[in-house]
Amino acid sequence: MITRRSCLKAGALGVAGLFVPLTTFRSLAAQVVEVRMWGSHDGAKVGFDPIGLYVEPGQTVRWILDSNVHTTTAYHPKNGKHSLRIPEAATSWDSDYLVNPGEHFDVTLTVEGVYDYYCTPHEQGGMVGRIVCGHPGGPGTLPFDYFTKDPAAKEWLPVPVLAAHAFPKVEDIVTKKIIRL
Ligand SMILES: [Cu+2]
Repeated sequence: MITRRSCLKAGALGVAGLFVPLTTFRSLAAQVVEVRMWGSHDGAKVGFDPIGLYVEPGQTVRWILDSNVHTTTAYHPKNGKHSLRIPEAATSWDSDYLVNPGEHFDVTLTVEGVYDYYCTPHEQGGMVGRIVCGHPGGPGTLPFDYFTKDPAAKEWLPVPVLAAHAFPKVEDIVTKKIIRL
């Protein structure tokens, strides 16, 4: 004999069984990973923390202002003729200046590859970051001067020396998933 209670239970389990995998997928994809935009009081030290980050395609990176004034800006010709160091198929971004502590800027990465970005006022001082989304690839894996013999890229700016030295290695990001400043 099937009681009403066991019927309801079976129904509830059935529904749960249908929706659990979808919910799991959604919560993974919706996971937000935070990067702090940091600066010492005298402004002598600044940086993104973590400076190196691994994410899965579909994850969102949230840059949050801790102190000082910063931007998160993709290495892309659309951003002041900076050289392209994000995947060709990816969308460029520029947060513009974040000035109030707690302000944030979100980017959802869907195209696999390496994403290099900088802070507009502090790029020359080496304030840059690197994200690997899924399988590493694209111009972010190439040497910093890869474009110099390409006539179509003759107006692109070189990555400043301090910035070029600050990027964590792609292999280290893939291995460690997170590289703190
Ligand atoms: Cu900055």
